[in-house]
Amino acid sequence: MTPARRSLLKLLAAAPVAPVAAQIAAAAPAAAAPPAPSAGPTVPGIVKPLPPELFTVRGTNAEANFAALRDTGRHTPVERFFVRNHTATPVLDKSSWSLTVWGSGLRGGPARFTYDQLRRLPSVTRDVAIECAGNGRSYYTSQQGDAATGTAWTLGAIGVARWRGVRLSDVLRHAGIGAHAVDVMPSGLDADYVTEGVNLGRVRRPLPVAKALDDVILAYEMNGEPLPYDHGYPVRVVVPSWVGIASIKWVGDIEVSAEPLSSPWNTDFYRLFGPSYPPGGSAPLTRQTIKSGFELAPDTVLAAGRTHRLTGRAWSAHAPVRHVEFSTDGGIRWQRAQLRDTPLRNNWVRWSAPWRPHTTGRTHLLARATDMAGNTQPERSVPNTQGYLFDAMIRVPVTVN
Ligand SMILES: Nc1nc2c(c(=O)[nH]1)N[C@H]1C(S)=C(S)[C@@H](COP(=O)(O)O)O[C@H]1N2
Ligand SMILES: [Mo]
Repeated sequence: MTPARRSLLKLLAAAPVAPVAAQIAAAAPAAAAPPAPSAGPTVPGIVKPLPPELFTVRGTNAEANFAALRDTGRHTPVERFFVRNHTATPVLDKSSWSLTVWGSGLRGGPARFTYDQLRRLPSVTRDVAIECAGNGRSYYTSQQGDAATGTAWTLGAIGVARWRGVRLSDVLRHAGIGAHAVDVMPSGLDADYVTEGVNLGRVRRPLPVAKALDDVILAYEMNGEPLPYDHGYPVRVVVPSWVGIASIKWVGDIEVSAEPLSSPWNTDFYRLFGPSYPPGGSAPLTRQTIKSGFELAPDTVLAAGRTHRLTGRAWSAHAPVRHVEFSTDGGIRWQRAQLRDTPLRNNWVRWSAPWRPHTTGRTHLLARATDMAGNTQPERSVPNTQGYLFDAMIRVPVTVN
């Protein structure tokens, strides 16, 4: 048991509020949750079907096939949204679920919210991208020859959904957050994460109070439907612009602390380590970075003398996208792509570019996004041992014949 868990149990034992048993909801059929369709292969730990044309299974995770997003709109349908699970999706029941807010940063004792109580608070709806810190990690190795530990994602560890829920700030105020609070740490109700024989406890990561009170939401809907099991049913945290790990799924309790909090997810993981960083690593990661990609499988064969409509997406966690350039000759000449969406914060833009190749043979397509804060994708991403925040231009090999 982690110290946090131990002190939670002590707190709850002292105060006649939430029985812990009610939070650690056992697997139970949840009638109101979306039914799981039966077609397609599955992976242990993920509830929804993962058809191979839409997903690549990587350990306990499922990567969305980025090229297959070509025929989706700005919102990623649940059937195509990537899943990143440290262990396995817990199938929870909203009627026995509750959220406990506790800790030294409250003015009084712990507060408990049932699902229905949360639903009665004012709701907000936000279009927000969730992107794993390691999205694009495999390109450190394939494009730059840099080793990187962790899931070998290509570009499909991102999705954009319309989330509906309550403001975390409203919940924290109802719970009596004090002016002395500094950190807020949500924990998931999925199983403890055990790696290399060490139990790291519940998946959890602290947020500074300023971010927690700013734009974070506790979401109970995704694209107009109850949150699917794999994406955090019944309630998850959504932290706009930050690395995916901040958006804790299946949230069961939130510690509000008068002292800085830590967990392995801000000390050992989700920091930048390596020769370009200080010996103890960078500060814990907050924002994601800038990326763009073609919705085209590598090694696609295209006919010469015909006009092809190249499409892709571009996004930045710093600011809305300003423009996207593309090259069809390996990065020598560049042209502007046409943006198909209004650039928005925390969202991507779809773009398209006509290409009529004349020369046959193999070439590389590249795209390069620039955002409204002036960030542009570099040619090379500064490596870090765990392969986070890949931001360089990605080269897509194609053959013209
Ligand atoms: N409880 C819990 N929350 C979690 C995780 C997890 O394993 N358990 N994975 C995190 C990581 S690393 C990412 S990238 C996102 C992925 O969200 P998704 O599976 O809904 O796409 O959830 C985050 N929240
Ligand atoms: Mo992640």
